[in-house]
Amino acid sequence: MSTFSPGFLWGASTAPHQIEGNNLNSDWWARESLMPGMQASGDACDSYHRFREDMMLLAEVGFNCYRFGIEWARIEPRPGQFSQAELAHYRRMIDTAVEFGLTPVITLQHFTVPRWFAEEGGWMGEHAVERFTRYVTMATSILGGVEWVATMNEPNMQAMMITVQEAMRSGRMNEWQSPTVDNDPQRIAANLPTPTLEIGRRMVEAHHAVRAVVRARTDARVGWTVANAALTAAPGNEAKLVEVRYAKEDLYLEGARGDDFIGVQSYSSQEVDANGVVPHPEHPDNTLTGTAYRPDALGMAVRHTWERTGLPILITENGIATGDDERRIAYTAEALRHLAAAIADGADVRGYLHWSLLDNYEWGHWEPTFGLVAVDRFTFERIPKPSLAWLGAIARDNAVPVA
Ligand code: IFM
Repeated sequence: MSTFSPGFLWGASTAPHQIEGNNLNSDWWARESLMPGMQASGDACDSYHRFREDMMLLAEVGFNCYRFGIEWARIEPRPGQFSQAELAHYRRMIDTAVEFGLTPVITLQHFTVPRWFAEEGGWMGEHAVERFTRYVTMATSILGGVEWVATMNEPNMQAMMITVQEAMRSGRMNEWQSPTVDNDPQRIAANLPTPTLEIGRRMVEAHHAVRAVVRARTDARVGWTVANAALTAAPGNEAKLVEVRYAKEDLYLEGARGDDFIGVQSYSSQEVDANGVVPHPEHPDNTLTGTAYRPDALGMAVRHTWERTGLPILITENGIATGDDERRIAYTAEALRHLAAAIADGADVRGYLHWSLLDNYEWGHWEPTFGLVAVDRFTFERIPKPSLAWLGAIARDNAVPVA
């Protein structure tokens, strides 16, 4: 057995828009009805009402942590108009997590923004940082006793989405899409453009502004979570790897300098060649999002993040989109062994949060199922998969069997 340090956090992660349902004032809700081929989030998993049941599922099997988000679009549905009722709702969630012995890890912004913020120009808008700071100032009023706060989820993926939206608006999609993608949104997701440094720097500026607010108004450790694609160089492309990785990831790891922790989010690995990131080759083992089956990516992501930042690490996401739960268990067991090896080599890792607790709304699609728990889309009944109890047992043992 590889044993983890005492107090290691074990749990699962979710995001408000993906599970709550009816996030009516968000930019994503608006976008879902406009884009062809995109499924709607609708009632999602109705976790807005069923969060207690969700948390109980985690606690019952032995987890001690739950990462969830609070939704800016609900808290500030109109500029400067804050909902005390919604703030109270999220405070109830924090209290419920604590009641169940789950350390809450709170994400302040997970991909979605209020529709009015998007209409003002979104993250690149003139007042973006000021608006985000005002929201976070209000949000911190409910964060008493919370120990872990992530300002933004995957700012690097958000920067990439801004790039995609811009390309769609100006009809330049073919500049980065592989010709085989054919507008299939799942395949597009496997072949993403590199955001400009200007967008990345704006995200860093926003993170630093609200980090100061969280520090001034709470006792929480504050950081952000970065999507890590465990990029490697095709032979002879080491310099290209450094260039591509800087724009996609390292800029954001640099932006974490001075933070209290960094969230690592890892699913797969990709090569970089002279043309940039190589799309995941077709393979029968590929996951439901078209990515390569690479449980070793977690160890690679942790090692790179540790080398670049030297910060305490929380694994804030790791998982697999599959309809086969045995495969989820196999993937996660191997990922955890790679994690244990990275820790043995010196990385300071404080917890592992699986993505995701529930089969949820995967940004335009319901088919890629990442959950430890299935959800009936009509009755919202929660149906735990064997992986839930399996990972719960690892959490209780605080150890993962050596293969
Ligand atoms: O569902 C997403 C999540 O919102 C952010 N990280 C990756 C997950 C799986 O694609």
